[in-house]
Amino acid sequence: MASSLRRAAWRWGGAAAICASIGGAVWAASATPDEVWRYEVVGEHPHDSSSFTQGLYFEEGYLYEGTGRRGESALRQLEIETGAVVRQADLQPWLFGEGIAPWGDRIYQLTWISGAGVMYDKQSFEAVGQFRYDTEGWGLTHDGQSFIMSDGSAELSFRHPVSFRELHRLAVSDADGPVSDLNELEYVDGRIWANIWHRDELVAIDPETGLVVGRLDLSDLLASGRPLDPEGVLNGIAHDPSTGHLYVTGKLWSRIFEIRLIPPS
Ligand SMILES: [Ca+2]
Repeated sequence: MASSLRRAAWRWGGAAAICASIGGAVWAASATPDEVWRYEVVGEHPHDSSSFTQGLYFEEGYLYEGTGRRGESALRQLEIETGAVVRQADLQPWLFGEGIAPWGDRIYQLTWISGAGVMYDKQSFEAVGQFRYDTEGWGLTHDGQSFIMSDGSAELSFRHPVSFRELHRLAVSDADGPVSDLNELEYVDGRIWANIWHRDELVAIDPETGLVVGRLDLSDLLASGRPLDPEGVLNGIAHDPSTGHLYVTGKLWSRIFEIRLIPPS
């Protein structure tokens, strides 16, 4: 489908499923056919365009978002259809919020360079403790066994789900070498999907080998309007296990896109 048609359909805000094309992206030269995923937009939902999205996950019908920038950082529970904030906890104004992920009755939120994150009670949104780490904090997800954390490097760290102690590190690479600036994360069906800072694509990482085994070009999602702020980049992946859909958004984006992944054929 021509990109002009896709853009028009999104402007109309319809829920129609729209096939996305691939190709023409920066990674095309290095992606092999068995790596290239496609997608279909199945929904488009409002997103607070002042939210500097740093973490996103789905749980029991709601999206949870962690936002950044000092003085603006928060943890929020969002109603998907309206974007309404159901609950919110603000970080201390000197902290820069980063990735979030749930574990048990807790929600963990990283901060960028303070070396400590905040633990919340999932029900009350009250801060109930801190956890520490010795790297920068970028993205966070879990695989049911461990937290998986990015720190801006080309490595991911696997961490104990309660103590947050580092268990091991995973070097991430593709055919061109190390893949750095790994950012927001989402563990889905045995793969770690990752945003890469300032790139309009997601990569899928094999959690055993660290190899990039899939790529998804999302540059068309911003075709109808990229935020003026140069930091308004793609950064937010949440997986709904009941539908298999991903919710994707970015820093300062006005929309959250619900997409269905189409595996390499
Ligand atoms: Ca996520």
